[in-house]
Amino acid sequence: HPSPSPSPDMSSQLWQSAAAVLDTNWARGHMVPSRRLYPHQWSWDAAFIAVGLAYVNPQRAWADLRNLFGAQWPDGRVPHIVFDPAVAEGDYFPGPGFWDVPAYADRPAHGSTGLVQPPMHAVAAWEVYRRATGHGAAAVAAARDELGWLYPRLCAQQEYLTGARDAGGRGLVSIVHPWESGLDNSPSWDAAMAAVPADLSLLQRYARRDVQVADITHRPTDTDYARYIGLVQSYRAGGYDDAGLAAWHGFVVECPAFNAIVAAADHALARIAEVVGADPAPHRERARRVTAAVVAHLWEPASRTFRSRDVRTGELSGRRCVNGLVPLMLPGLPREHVVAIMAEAESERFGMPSLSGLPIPSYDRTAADFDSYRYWRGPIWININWLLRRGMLLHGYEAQADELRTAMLRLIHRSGHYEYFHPATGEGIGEPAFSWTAALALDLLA
Ligand code: 9YW
Repeated sequence: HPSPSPSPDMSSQLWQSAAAVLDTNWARGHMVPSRRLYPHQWSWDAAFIAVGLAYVNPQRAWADLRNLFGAQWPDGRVPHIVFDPAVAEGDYFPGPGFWDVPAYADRPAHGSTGLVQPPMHAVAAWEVYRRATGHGAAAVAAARDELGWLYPRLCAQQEYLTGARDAGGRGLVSIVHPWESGLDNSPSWDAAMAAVPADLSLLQRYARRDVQVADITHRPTDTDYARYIGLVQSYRAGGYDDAGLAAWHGFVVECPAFNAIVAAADHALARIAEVVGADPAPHRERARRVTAAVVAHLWEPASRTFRSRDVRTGELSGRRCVNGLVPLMLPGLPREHVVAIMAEAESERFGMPSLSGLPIPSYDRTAADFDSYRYWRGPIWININWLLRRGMLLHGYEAQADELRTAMLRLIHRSGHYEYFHPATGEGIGEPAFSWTAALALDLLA
């Protein structure tokens, strides 16, 4: 299904609707992913959102990142949700009362969660800085100041992740909860999650809020949620401390996408270091080390894809998920891995737009349990396709990158700025005015 590039009319309609979504979702000094389902600020959302705000409202891009990093913990972790004190506890579960994180003098009292998300922020900050020239000399000067403010905070974030979170001791970051991956119910976690107790009585005590505003068949199951809550209780009971994680916590996993983003962050930090007068060399060196560890430990030669690894059992996941393609975004990825990932992206399993007419889905289309509606178990997500397109551009696959860009723009134009999309029909699923879909549409159009 080769489709023509978006027409000027289509592009200008899409630009306006995307900018309108970002206006609607701006709330009291930060952006929400969507008004109803996600009424607080989310970490990696803020990064993707900044990439789009760079074109229409760079001040808000910086303000959003400042709001997020204002909630950074003394140990360097950047929380996966920063709670808005003006939102009622009952409007999101699990809310601030459930997380009960330690209070620190320099952190907003309304708090945050104790989990993290993929550290996309250095890449985003670099992108916002790069676009500042389009907004005049004052904007460039402001962007330089913002980079100066963010740089030590971004460094602390990287040091936390590559230090305390190297639970496997192999130079890779571990996640302690599927929410940390940003790919909540991906089949990539199924094997590791099967060993986590699912206490369904927790759902009687704590009612799910998400299923009051969204269709339960499009969301993680109750069993998933019981495990999600149990894992938070475990990490919380340990004081959100990371020492000896693999010995006492039920979910400790190395994700190829998360780790690729960690390495990409150091590549971006090397550039930022040059602007703020710091030494870029340690960033390049750490990016090289993390890339080498991803290749050495997460590559699955038989399927020629990257897989997540359960640190507790040492096992690689048996599932082919889109997180296994994301290391394509790494500049230092060996050529043979690049070629293999592109072959996989073009296979019937992931089906580049030339096969399906649509962007790449979140899971192997040919898997028996591929589910077209259920969140990260089949549907198409724009942020992941945006990352894959960057990888294609980086490694010289211009035609495929262009095909993916066109497919994303046509899909969003046809269906709207949805949270995710049906992988066969392109129907919009989940929240209809979703911030990162709109923000990344702006970047794809620019
Ligand atoms: C949740 C906000 C977040 C995203 C994640 C996505 C979802 C939160 O929404 O998780 O409540 O389940 O999986 O990637 O950051 O948009």
